[in-house]
Amino acid sequence: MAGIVEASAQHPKPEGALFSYGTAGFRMKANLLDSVMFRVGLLAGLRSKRLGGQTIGVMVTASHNVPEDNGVKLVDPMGEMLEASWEQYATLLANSTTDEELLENYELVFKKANIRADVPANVVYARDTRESGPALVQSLVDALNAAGTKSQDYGILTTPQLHYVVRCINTKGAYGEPTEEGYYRKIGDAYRVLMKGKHQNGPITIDAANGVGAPKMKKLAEYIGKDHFDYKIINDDVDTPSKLNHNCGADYIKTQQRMPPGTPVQPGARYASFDGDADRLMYFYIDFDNTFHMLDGDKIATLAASFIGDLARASGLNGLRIGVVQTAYANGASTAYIQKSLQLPTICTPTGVKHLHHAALKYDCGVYFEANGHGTVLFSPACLSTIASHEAQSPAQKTALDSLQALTDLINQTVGDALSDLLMVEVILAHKGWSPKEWDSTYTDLPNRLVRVEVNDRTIFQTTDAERKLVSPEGLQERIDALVGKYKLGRAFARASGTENAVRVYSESQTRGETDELAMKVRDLVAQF
Ligand code: G16
Repeated sequence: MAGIVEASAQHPKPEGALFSYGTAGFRMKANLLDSVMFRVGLLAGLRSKRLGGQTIGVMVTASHNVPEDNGVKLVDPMGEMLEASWEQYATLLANSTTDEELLENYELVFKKANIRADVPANVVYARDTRESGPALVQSLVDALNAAGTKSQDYGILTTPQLHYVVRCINTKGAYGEPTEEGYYRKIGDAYRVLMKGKHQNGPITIDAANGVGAPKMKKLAEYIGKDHFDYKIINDDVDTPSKLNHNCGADYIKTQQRMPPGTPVQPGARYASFDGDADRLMYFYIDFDNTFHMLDGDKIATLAASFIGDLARASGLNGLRIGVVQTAYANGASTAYIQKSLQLPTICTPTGVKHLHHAALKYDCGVYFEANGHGTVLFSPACLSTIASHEAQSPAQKTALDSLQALTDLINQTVGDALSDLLMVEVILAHKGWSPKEWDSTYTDLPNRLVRVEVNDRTIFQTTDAERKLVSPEGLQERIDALVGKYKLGRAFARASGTENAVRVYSESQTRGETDELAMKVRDLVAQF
C-alpha cells in the first residue's frame, strides 16, 4: 500500500478539479487527466479482484471529442461497460485530494465492495491514436504496477476491439481468439460466409474521421480480400493529430447533415463515417438531384431488425422475441415504423450504451442503436443455442439458418462497433439487393436537428422520463413545451452531455425549416442559463 502513495505522488490531482464518470467514463481536456488515469488504474485492479481475478479492460480514448481531449473507460468481463454501481467508486478515487486520502478511499472501496486482497488482479489496456495517449497510458501503468496488478498492453486498438479482447479472455476463447488478428478472423470469416453468392453494389466509401478506424479497417479489409470487399477510404490521416474528427466523422454527419468537405461526390453511391475510436457508424448518400441523405443509427437498427426477422422466419425459427432499444434522439418516424410496420416492441432508455445494452438483454435478440450511430445486436445465450440446435427442414431453411448463425459471429456483441456494423449493413444491402435510396425509402425521417449549446454549468440541467423532460432549471421545460406546441409533429428536448461540457438540444417536426427554427429557439432558451 505504501507503494501506492509513493506512485500517486507522481500524479497529483489538479487543484479544484471535480471529476465525474460520465456517459462513457472520464472525458475532458487531456492535460487534466493524469491523476484520473492513475486512479482508474487502481480501480481496474480492484474491479478485477472483486470479480475473482477476471480480466478488466481499460480503454484510453475520447471517441468523437476534439483532438485536445482524451478519456478513459473501464470494460467489464463480458466486454460490457463498467457496472453502474461502480461508477461511484471511480468518482470517489478520482476526486481524492491528497495521496493519503486516495489511499484511505482505496481501502474504503476494498471494504465497501467486499474485496479480498489476496485475489490476483488482471487488466488489459489499449488506446486510440490521440497524441496524448502514450503519456496517459504511462500513468495508468504506474498505478497497475504500484498495486501489483498483472497487465497486458494491446497497443493501439479501436474501442470495440478492446471490448472483444476482454470477452475472449474471460470466456477462455469461447467468444474468439483474444488478439487483434483473432478479431479480423472471426468477423472476416463470418462476412465471407454471408456474402457467398452475393455481391456489393459498387464500392463503399469510408470516412474514418482520421482516427484509429482507418488502419484497422484496412487490416480487416486485407484479411477479407479485395474480391469480397470493395471499399475506398478517406480521412485516414492518423499522423496529423489535429485532423481527428475535424470536419469529418460520424458526429459531423449527424450534426451537420452534409458531406465532409473534400469528399468525392458520386450520386447514388454508399458512404459511411466512423468516429474517432470506431464505435459509431453513420451511412449517407447523395441523390441524383444532389440532395444529401443521412442513414443514421435508427435506419441501421430498422435494417438489422427486419433482416434478422426475415432470416429467423426463413429458417423456420418461430417465436424469436426481437426488440429494438432506442433513446430520446430516435426519430419519431423510426419508432412508428418499428412498432407499426415491423410489428416489433421498442424501449426508450437514457443516452449511453450502458443503458441501451442493459435493456437489449431483455429480448432473445435485442437490437440497440443510438441515432448517432452507436449500437449493436445482442443474441441471448438461449437464442444462440436455439439457433445452433435448430434443424432446417429444407435447403432454403438451411441457407437462412447458416446466414443467421454467421450473423451472430459477424456482429460484435460486446458493444457498438463501426467496423462490424459496416460489414453487417453491407451484407444486408447485398442480400436485399438494395441501393442506399431503397434502404432510405423504408420510412421517411421527420426532419431533425441536433445542436450543441455551451453553458456555464451543465450540471443544472437535470432530466427525467429517459431524458425527454427537464426537471431543472425550474420552469424551462414548460417554456420548451410551449414552443413545441406551436409546431406540427413537433418534439424537442434538452439534456446535458455526459462527454462534453455542453447541453445538447434535439428537435424534429414536419418541415426542415420549422425543425431548424424550433432547435434555434430551444437553444436560445437554454443559452440563457
Ligand atoms: C458516447 C457514448 C454514447 C453517447 C455519446 C454522446 O459515445 O458511448 O452512448 O451517445 O457518448 O453522449 P453525450 O450526449 O452524453 O455526450 P462516444 O462515441 O463519444 O464514446
